[in-house]
Amino acid sequence: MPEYSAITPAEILPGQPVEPVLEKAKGNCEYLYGLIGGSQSNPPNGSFEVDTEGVLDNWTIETFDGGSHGIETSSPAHGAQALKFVHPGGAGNGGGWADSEYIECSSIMTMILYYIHWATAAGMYNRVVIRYYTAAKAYISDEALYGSTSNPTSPTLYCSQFTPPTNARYMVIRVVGGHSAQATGGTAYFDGLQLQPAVISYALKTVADTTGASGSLGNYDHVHIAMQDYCHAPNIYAEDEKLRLIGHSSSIADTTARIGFYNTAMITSYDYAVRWRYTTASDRPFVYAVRNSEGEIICLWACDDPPPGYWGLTKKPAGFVPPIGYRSGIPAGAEEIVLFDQNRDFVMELGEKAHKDKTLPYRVLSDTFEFDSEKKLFKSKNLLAV
Ligand SMILES: [Ca+2]
Repeated sequence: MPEYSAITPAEILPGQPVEPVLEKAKGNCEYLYGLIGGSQSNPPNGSFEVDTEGVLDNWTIETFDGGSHGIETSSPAHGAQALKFVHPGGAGNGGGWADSEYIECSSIMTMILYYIHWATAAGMYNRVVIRYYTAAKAYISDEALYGSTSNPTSPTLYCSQFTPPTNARYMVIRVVGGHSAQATGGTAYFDGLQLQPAVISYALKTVADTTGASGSLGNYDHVHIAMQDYCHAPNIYAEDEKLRLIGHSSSIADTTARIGFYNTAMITSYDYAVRWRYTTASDRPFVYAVRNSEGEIICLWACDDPPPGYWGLTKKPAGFVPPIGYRSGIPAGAEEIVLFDQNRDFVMELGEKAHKDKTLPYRVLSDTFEFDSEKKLFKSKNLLAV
């Protein structure tokens, strides 16, 4: 198996034989070529940083009638060099275009191309095109990611998503500065081309919170519920239409998802529940429950991550706002319970049992578990019965 072999300083001293050094150099080139393969998954020299005596490496450049191209070094946007095309103006004239080397692609992999573009004259016709090829490098089709006669006149980052067509296994990125279809002259610039696979759903870590927040709300009372930052739109349950959705008054600037309920019924208490999915960094599950003066659980908030702003599981940080807040703080006579270090199985069990029994998680907690004040844990009432 070929491997890299360093050329030592002693081997290149004057008078040393040349042949062993050339052999090593040849072997190293072959080894490195094998590592990078015959083509790339990113545009080679995509930031136009490398040239051989003024000729850009890894790009094939053509010009329209009257057009010219060059390397911009006085005001590049990414690294020390950018690619530029000059359109002299006038019908039939143009700037030019540059084609990348072949880049591997797949019809089942959506990609994103990042590129920086600007022009001295907004009215030039500038383009960014993907040209698709088969595995045998037979041309299939073009897809324009960018094409404008209203271009930015200062460096602007673009981000275009595309999915190669059936049978596409290679692609070439083509940038066109000052297309001859437009008479407007000027200088068009391209810089900082980068490819990335698009984020797909299972590359994005999310949590479906099956326990969520639930509780019972007394007449003319209201509750505010905080969910998470990076929270998707929740599923909202209200037992009766007298339980109305309201906003909250805790913070205008906060981006944490929040929702509120107000019970307009004169006498009756009604149940509410909110469940949601959110993008997560995942920590230990967190449960927050409220008991009333009779010891009954009237409210539950459970989530795979701690509430926003709360990243310690052993003590409550200063300024921490509980995820559930009543109109007057905690209902009269109620005892606030903040539970730390509940295991994941306990939280999952609450959600699953509520789903199976077609009830709400707070009711499962209230009906089947009892809070052990010493251990700061809930334990099953059934165990006590045995
Ligand atoms: Ca550059």
